[in-house]
Amino acid sequence: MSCRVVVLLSGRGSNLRAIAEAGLPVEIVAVISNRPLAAGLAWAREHGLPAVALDSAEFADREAFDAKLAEEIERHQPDLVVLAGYMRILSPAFIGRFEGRLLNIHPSLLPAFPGLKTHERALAEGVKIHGCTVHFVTARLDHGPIVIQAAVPVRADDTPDTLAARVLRQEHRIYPQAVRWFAEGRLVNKCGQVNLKDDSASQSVFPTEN
Ligand code: NHR
Ligand code: GAR
Repeated sequence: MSCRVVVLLSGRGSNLRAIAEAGLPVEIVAVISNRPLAAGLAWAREHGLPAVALDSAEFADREAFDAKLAEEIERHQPDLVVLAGYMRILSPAFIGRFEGRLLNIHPSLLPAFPGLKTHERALAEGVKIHGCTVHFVTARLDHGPIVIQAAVPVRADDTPDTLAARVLRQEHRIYPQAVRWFAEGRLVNKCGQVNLKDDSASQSVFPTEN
């Protein structure tokens, strides 16, 4: 039986697309957006994936929205919930229901630059290497156990947009890889660190293009 995946997003949906098109042993059973006009939601609809809009603007507070979100997710009985450009902090009650089967991709080499505007901040700090991280989500924002990371060089003439584009290409490599490992039951979470079962594969990726 293949791994049932629910994808949460807020925007463009390029990571959804990368996961959907990677030939993974998974079934995307729902795509849910907190923004009804998200391009990623339209893409899901056009490609026959069950697409659900849950407008966060219509809820009184974070707890009320997250309760409805959790209910909607559970209807689809997922083995895994994937945050793919999902832009709302999730409440501790929500995390409690899904911890251990909740992955996020974050556009920095964590623990550097948690939070938002990561590419601007990387450039402002003058770092020479930047990248992205797939991690299990915990109640502590952008601090959950790391599954895989990819690094990219920072160039002297980079703008936040050029750097973001270079990082995004790596996101599209490592997120499908992480989902595949999860689906194969290969991710072993021990004392806050994730190891890969039955393999000598590296959990870090260096750019083969830039
Ligand atoms: N929730 C928990 N509890 N833990 C994490 O690690 C989470 C999470 C929810 C989302 C993704 C994350 C990222 O990769 C993520 C990780 C949104 C914000 C944020 O500040 C921060 C981090 C992430 C996503 N959002 C604002 C908020 O008040 C809203 C910003 C907006 O709407 O533009 O929710 O970076
Ligand atoms: C990606 O770069 C992802 O890492 C980032 O938003 C982009 C979504 O792109 N996520 C966050 O910043 C989470 N706060 P996409 O919609 O094309 O996948």
